[in-house]
Amino acid sequence: MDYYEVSEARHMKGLRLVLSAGVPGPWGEAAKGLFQVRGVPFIPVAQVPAQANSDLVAWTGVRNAPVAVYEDEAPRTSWLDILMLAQRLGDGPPLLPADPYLRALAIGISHEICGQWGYGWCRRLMIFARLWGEEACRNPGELPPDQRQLARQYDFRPETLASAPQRLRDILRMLNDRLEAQRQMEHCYLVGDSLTAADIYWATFSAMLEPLPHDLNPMPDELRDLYADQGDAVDGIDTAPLIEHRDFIYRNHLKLPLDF
Ligand SMILES: N[C@@H](CCC(=O)N[C@@H](CS)C(=O)NCC(=O)O)C(=O)O
Repeated sequence: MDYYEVSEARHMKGLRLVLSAGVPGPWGEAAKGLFQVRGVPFIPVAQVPAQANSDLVAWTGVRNAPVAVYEDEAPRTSWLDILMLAQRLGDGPPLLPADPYLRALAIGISHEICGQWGYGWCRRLMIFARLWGEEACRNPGELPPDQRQLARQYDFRPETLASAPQRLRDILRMLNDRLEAQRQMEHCYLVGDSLTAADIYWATFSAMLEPLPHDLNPMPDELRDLYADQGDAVDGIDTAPLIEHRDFIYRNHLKLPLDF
């Protein structure tokens, strides 16, 4: 993907989408998927993962990605605000059901995937633990400054780390139960009988369970290993239906191969 620098993009018009350049970050891949499904073109803007990104902070107030900046409106940094923007713009299929009960369900499931204490949040803690080692897990305050900043931002503490695998298993079981219940009603999606944002979030976040093969997701090998390594966290969970659902959504609704 050809990215613009923040210094160029902040003076442009239209939708600017700040993404972690060179990395298929699940929140960023999801944001791209939402806008693509709605048929909304965006200008990709580079964020440098794990760095201070001071030019981005000066523009949007945050150092991480994704950030969606539409015209002269305030920057949107949370997954839900980005979803609501994608739903407002464009004319592709709706990302949320019209029925308010189903809409609440789709947003609730999406939160379990991308919100605080959601699937992605728990997986990230586990990935940091593997990357930084046992001493960091016991004492994150002793990490070097750059990593300490990430640890603080993403709530990496012995207590959160200890709870993450169980929380993650609960969420995966809920998704499996949901797919099974839907299958019994002959529905192919997580909510109702058509695509919602929840399906897009699961397809993109499932990279942290099992990344798509290299020809579809040419991510760096080191990162692939980190994303794929679950330790024993998913032992006893039937992941096949979750991966089948990922493939179904990518095949029918999202762009392949990934371009980041
Ligand atoms: N603010 C987003 C989440 C953003 C987020 O977690 N971004 C991570 C994705 S792993 C990121 O940018 N990581 C790289 C970094 O912090 O530099 C939301 O609430 O939906």
